Amino acid sequence: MDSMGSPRLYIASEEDIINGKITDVYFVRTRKILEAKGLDKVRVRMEVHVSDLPRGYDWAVYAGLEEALRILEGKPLDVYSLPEGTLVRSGTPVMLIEGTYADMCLYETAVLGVLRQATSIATKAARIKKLARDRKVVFFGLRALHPAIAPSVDRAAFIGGVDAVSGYFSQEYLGVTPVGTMPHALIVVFGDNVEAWKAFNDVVEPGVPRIVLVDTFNDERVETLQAVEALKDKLYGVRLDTPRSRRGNMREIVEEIRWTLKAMGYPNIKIVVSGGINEKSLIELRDLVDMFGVGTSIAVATPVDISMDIVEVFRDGVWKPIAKRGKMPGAKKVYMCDVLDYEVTLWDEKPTRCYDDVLVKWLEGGRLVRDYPGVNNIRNYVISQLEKVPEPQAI
Ligand code: PCP
Repeated sequence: MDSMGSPRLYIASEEDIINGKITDVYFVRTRKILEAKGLDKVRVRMEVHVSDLPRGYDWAVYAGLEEALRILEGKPLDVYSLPEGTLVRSGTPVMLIEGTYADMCLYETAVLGVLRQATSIATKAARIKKLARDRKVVFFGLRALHPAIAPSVDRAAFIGGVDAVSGYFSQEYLGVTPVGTMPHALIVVFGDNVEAWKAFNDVVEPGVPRIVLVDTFNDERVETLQAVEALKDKLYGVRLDTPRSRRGNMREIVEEIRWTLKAMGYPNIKIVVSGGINEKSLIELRDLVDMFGVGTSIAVATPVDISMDIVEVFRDGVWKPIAKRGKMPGAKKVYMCDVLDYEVTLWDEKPTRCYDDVLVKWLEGGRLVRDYPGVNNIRNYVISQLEKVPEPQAI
C-alpha cells in the first residue's frame, strides 16, 4: 500500500489467496446461504477434470498441483490427485476434494486458476519441447504476463519441459539456474555492438556462455562475422531476434549464417533464434537452429479448460452420485497402464485392464501426507512421457 492506502500493485497477497478472499462473489453468497439454511455441513466429493482441450491438442500436461495443495492445506478437506506432470486426455479426473462444500467453495476460483494457468503453460511448453526434438528451448516469456505470477509461470514452463527459463529469481524460487543472452538495449546504450559484446565478455561471470545479439544495427551476417572477429574462441553463439520488418525468410537468413560460419572455420558456433517463435516457425528452423528463445507463444498459451464439479453428495448416510447436466456423476479413480493409456472407474469399481492407482491422497484433513516431488523430478517425469507420444500436429 502507498501512503494513501492505495495498492501499489493490483495483485493478491499470498495471505488473501490462502484465506479464500480471492474468489468469485457468488461463492461468498453461496456459503452465506448454506450457513443460514443449515446446509453448511453437507459433505461432497468435488471432481476436478480436464473438461476441454484446445483444437488440435490430444493431451495436456497436468500442472499446478503443488500450489493448489498449498491453498487447500490446513482446511478440513481430503484431497486426492494425479501426480503433477501427468499427460492426460480430455475428460480425465485429475483431482478429487472431499469435505463440506462450505469448507471448499471459497477456494474453487483460486484452485482452478492455479491449475488452469499452470496446465495451459506446461502443455504448450511440452508441445514446443517435443517439436524442438534435440534442440534446446529456453522460456523467454515473462514480459508477456504480470510480474506477480512470474515464478509460477517459469515453474510451469520448466515442468512442461523447456530446458531453461530466463527469470533471474528462478534460482531462489525454483532452484533452477536462469539462462539469458543480452538485450538490444545493451548494444544501443554502447552505440557500438562490438564494444557491447566485449564489455559483456569482460564483465559477466565466466560460466555464462558468450551468446551475442547480431541483429541490432547491421545485417545478421555482417554482425556475426564481427562477433567472431571480436570474441574469437570466447564466442559461444549468436542470437538472431530479427525484427519483423526485416524478417523475410528467416530460414534463409539462418542458412546463410550457418554456412558463413562454416566457411569461416567456425562450424561449432551455436545459433539461437528468438522473437515470435511458435510451433510452426520452430518446425521450419529446427534442423538449423541450436536453441530457441520462446516467449509469448508459451506464456500466453491457448487455455486448457479445467472444471470443478460436485459428483457425489453424502446424504442419508451414503454417498450418492449426482452431477449437473453434461458431467459424469460419481467419484472416480484412475488406473494407469502406460502414458496416455489409463482406465477411469467409479470409486469402488474394480479396474479390468490397468491396475496402478494414480489418483492418490495428498491431503488428509488438510494435512500433507506425501512429499512434494520438486520441479526437476516433475520435469523429468514429463520428458519421459513425451518420449512415448508422437509429435503433435503443429498449430
Ligand atoms: C524479445 C526478447 C524476448 C524474446 C524476443 C521472446 O526480443 O528477447 O525474450 O519473444 P516472443 O515473446 O515473441 O517469443 P526483443 O523484444 O527485441 O527484446 P530484447 O531487445 O530485450 O531482446
